This record gives sequence, structure tokens and C-alpha cells, in this order.
Amino acid sequence: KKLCVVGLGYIGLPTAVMFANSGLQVHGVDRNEHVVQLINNKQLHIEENGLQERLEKAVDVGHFQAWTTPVEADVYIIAVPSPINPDNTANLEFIRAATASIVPFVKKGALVILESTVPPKTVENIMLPELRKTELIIGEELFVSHSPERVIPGKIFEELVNNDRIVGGINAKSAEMTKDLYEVFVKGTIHLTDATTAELVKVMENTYRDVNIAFANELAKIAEGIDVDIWEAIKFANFHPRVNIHTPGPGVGGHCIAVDPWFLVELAPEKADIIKKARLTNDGMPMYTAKRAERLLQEYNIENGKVAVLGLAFKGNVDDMRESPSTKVIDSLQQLGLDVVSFDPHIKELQHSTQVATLEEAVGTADLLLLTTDHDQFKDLNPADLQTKQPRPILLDTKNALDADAWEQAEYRFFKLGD
Ligand code: SAJ
Repeated sequence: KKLCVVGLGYIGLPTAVMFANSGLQVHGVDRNEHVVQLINNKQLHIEENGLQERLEKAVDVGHFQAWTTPVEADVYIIAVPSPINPDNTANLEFIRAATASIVPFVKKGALVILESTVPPKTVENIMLPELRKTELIIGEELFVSHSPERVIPGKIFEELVNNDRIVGGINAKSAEMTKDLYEVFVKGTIHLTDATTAELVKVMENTYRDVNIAFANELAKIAEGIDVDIWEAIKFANFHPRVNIHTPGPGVGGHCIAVDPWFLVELAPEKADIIKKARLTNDGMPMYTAKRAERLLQEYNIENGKVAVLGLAFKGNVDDMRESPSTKVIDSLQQLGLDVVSFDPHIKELQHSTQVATLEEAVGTADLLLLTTDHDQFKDLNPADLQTKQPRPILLDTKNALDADAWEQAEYRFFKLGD
């Protein structure tokens, strides 16, 4: 079977490589020539556990090659971004363009699968009109489905194999064909439904998480006012068999959880009340965090204080800083007039104007350390090893990542968000 995967990013590339290593012939497509070149040289433009060796294997055995244009194939998988516009409406131009790009190559009997997360009805309203240009009878000569990815960056390969999948077809045959394909490597159950239900399910999953995180953030603010450690309180609440409160933090980043809820708001603005409120609550966390840092500096009478933001990635142990709460915390600190320096062990090339290359430089020049990303490298730090500017520097941990006792013993003034 020949597979054509359009979009070789965080989802498309691991998926393409999985299929290639499961014996399929895979033609990868990315519009970025540099990315295509790198991949064919077995080099990565993204960081993901286990991807390097799997890519090498797929290329070496001749099952995988990348190109800038599609080709005739039995199955097409589309995995391109579906971001939001500045006004929080969905930008489906990449989905439309990717669909249009395969139209000249699609032959009778082909299956087209969308993996990108999209607002409900996108397959119907955006993809099908493009695919009708093939003049094939949709559902009889051309099969279409939505099989949303559900993997978490950092554990993509584990989750690709073990997670259940929701597959929604434009008809039953499309869904069945999609299930048959993924079964070559998926060990989780593959549940079949229609395309619009699958679209809604995927967006609901990420919205559930966003609303739950907003709830945790609201609780964190309440707890701060009564001197309770919210992390401990949530831990206790979650011992209840029917309670699963998520964790607070400096904001919600990534291209999924902070984006997808807006798809529902756009779909039904007058009904998506809690969803919108939650989104705005989470978007308010970077400024809330920055103000907490500002207050701490004031409390210790530090004037013209400098903050070292530890972590630029949107979450722990990944190298991805797009839509990262950390960069928004930095913006907020700067808006408050504070001087900022930042460091991230996973972001190798300097990508942010405040970024410095070493932890020593960040810590050694700042009055307050602000941990925004729970990388293992930060958890493993020995406070005694760090040369600090202040004899008793302030440390604000927004992720409950550090051991308070160890840092307090090393003479740090230790604080947590939500405490
Ligand atoms: N975060 C919190 N508190 C939490 C959990 C997360 O503040 O309790 C923050 C993180 O720090 C990060 C953001 O939220 O900034 C998102 O991180 P995440 O780990 O929750 O999720 P993503 O964006 O990496 O991946 C999510 C996953 N969705 C769900 O768990 C429902 C993943 O399974 C999806 O495949 C992915 O979105 C996607 O592509 O849609």
C-alpha cells in the first residue's frame, strides 16, 4: 500500500515514520523545502523521544522519502496546522490548501484521512467541496474520514500505539477502511463513528482539559488569599474516586489546548459560556504570575529587580516554545517594567530576545528566579551549585516542580504559585 502524508510536523512526521516502519511505502510532503531536505538526510527539525532512530530506519530501508509535492497514493493523511486567527476564529486555509494539493493525484478507490484537529463540520464544509473537484463519487469512489491525533508531545510513539482512536467516516465504508489502515500499528481500540462526531469529540477532549485547568488556576488564586497550598489541596481532593482536578500554572500553551476551545466558541458563541470564560482565565495567568513576581520583589525592597525566567518551552521536557506561557509571562514582566533574562536547556538556538545560553548566566544576574516550565533539568538542580547574585534570592515556582525544603536550606526565599 502506498501512503502519502501531507504535513511533516509534530504529528505528520511521527505518523509517517510509524507507517513506514510497519511496512508501508510512505511519501511524505512538506511545503518547507528545508524540512524536506533535513528529513531525507535523516535529520530532525523537531525533538521527539524515539523519532531519530525511527526516522533513520524508515529512510534506510527505503520506505520513507520526503518531497514538496504529493503523489498518487492509495491513502492520503493530512496533518497540517489548524491555528486560530488573531480574532480567535479558526484558520482553515492550511487544511483547504492541503486538500486542494492532493486533488490532481487522487484516483478512484483512494482514502483521504484528516488528522488535524478542526472545528466540527470542517470535513464536510471545507474538505468535501475540494475533493468533489476530482469528479469521483464521494463515498463510493473516494473515501474520506477524520481520524484525529490524540498523542501528547514527548510520548508520541507510546501514545500512537497504545491510545484508543476515534475514527469518523463520511460513511461507514470510509470509517472501516481507515480502521483497517491504522490497525497495522495501533494496539488501542479503534472506535468508529461519523466525521462530525469525531471532530467534536477531539475538540471536546482538549476543551475538557482547558476548562479543568482554568478551574485549578481559579482555585490557586483563591488558595493564595487564605494561605493554603493549592497543590496539596488538589492532591487530597484527587484522592476522591470521582475527582480529577488538573494542575495550576503560569498559563496554557501549545497549539491544541489553548486553541481548540475557540472552535466551539466560534461555532456557538451564545452557548459556549464556561468554555470562553475558562479560556480567558487561562490567558490571564501570565500577567497574574508576573504581578506575583513584581509583588515579591517589592516585599523584599528590591528596586529595578531583574527576573530570570527558567523555561521557555510550553511544557516540561519538550523543545517547543510556540504559544508558550513563558513568553507571555516575559511580555507581562516587561510590561510591568521589569528586566528579564531567560534560559531553557531544551531550546538550543537562542530564539528569544531575553534568552541566554547558560543557566549560570541567567541565575547569576537575577534577583528573582521564576520557574515556568517543569523540565527535569530544573527538578534535578542542586541549589548549592548555583552562583547567585543575591545572598538570598527569591524563587517563585509556578509548577510545583522543586523541592521547597532543599531550596530553603540553600537560603532561597521560596514561593509557589497557588500558595
Ligand atoms: N497544563 C496545565 N495544567 C495541567 C495540564 C497542562 O497548566 O494540568 C498546561 C501545560 O503546561 C501546557 C498546556 O497546558 O502549557 C498543554 O499541555 P498538555 O500536556 O495538557 O497538552 P498538549 O497540548 O501537549 O497535548 C494535548 C493532549 N490532549 C489531552 O490530553 C486531552 C494530547 O492528547 C492531544 O493530542 C494534543 O493536545 C493535541 O494535539 O490536540
